[in-house]
Amino acid sequence: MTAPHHAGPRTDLAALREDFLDRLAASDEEGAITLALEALDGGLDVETVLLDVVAEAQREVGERWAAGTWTVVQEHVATHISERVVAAVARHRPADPPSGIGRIAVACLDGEWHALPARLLAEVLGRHGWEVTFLGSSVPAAQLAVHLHETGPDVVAISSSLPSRLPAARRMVEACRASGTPILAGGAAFGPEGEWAGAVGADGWAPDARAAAALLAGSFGAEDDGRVDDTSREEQALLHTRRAELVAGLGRRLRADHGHDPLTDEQLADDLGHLVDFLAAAVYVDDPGLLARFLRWVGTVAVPGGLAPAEIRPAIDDLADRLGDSPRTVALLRSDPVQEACSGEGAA
Ligand code: B12
Repeated sequence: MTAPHHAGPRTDLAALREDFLDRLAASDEEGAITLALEALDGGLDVETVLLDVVAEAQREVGERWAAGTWTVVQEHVATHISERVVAAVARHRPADPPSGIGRIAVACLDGEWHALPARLLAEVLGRHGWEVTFLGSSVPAAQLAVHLHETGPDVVAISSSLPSRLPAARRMVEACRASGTPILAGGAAFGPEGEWAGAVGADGWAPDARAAAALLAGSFGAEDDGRVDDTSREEQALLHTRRAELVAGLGRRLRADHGHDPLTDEQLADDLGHLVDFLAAAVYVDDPGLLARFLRWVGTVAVPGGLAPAEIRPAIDDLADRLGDSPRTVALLRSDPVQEACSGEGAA
């Protein structure tokens, strides 16, 4: 059902979000921008529009994609419009000049294409007096190191939405350490409570842009190094090296009776690649909960031809068979949280 169109500026947040989502669903870029600018003119502040309307709408876009009610194309269109809205809001209400609180570089992890969360963070911090340099999506660690060396910001903010990128986070942290720049981590990759931010060596974590601004307003500096040990590093590296072989072997075993459909096989290979990446990240931070969360997510997401819920346990068993020379990895695959997630049990 389409929400009725309300004339005039909207300040009721729930209704505003619903209207905004309707504009995204209708590929109505102008309508979405108008709605956001009218909300500003009607009295909402920029932070509210960015975080409580645009970000919330994007989360719902993700839910619709995961539930299979929206296609990838619909998600792409919606995200493009949201990005245009962020730019229009920033133009309509430019931030005050930096207050001298400090300079911050905002970068997505290597291999991380979710740039909008980092963009929102950058916009919000700019409104808290920070001089912000937005480095965009998938920044290679070595390039980040060069940038930090050349520009010397006070803080670097690293953003990621995918826990499978955590080993890349570690490389990024090491690159930052060389310049002594304190590292703030954020985005869903670091766990619901930021539990994996410390493991990769970040100096701090915040759940959202508002909390990030509050944290940075206090004393924020470099802490001790992370706590990933050698076994975790070695077993994660081995999984990385064996990724292609594991994906191919798992795919053959799971679909032995299914003949050959190149289209759906491609989707399966994609999902199995994610499975190996999430396993590697879980081994890296030594937390079965990371893999368990991913498995529960796989159990709910509707991607045609992808890893089916009934295939999760055979895939985990198969991985444990193939990875006998990696004791920590096998222990993690056999752990209670992972086994419960295979049965569809445990908190989502
Ligand atoms: C748009 C989108 C994409 C776009 C991104 C384009 C872009 N320009 O950003 C594209 C198409 C590239 C994409 C690709 C993929 N995506 Co996607 N994507 C999304 C979606 C729908 C919205 C992202 C977004 O804008 N979120 C809104 C913001 C505001 O999120 P946020 O995390 O709350 O941000 C706040 C905080 O995290 C914090 N923050 C963010 N960064 C930082 C940094 C610091 C330092 C601090 C302190 C705070 C902080 O501040 C932000 C503002 O308050 C999400 C859904 C979702 N729930 O986010 C899925 C989602 C993240 N994607 C998902 C997936 C699976 C993928 C793919 C793997 C799909 C595939 N099979 O190819 C790929 C991976 C690509 C890659 N390697 O990066 C899943 C991840 C699930 C999981 N198990 O981890 C999600 C959750 C969808 C879902 N519901 O299942 N995606």
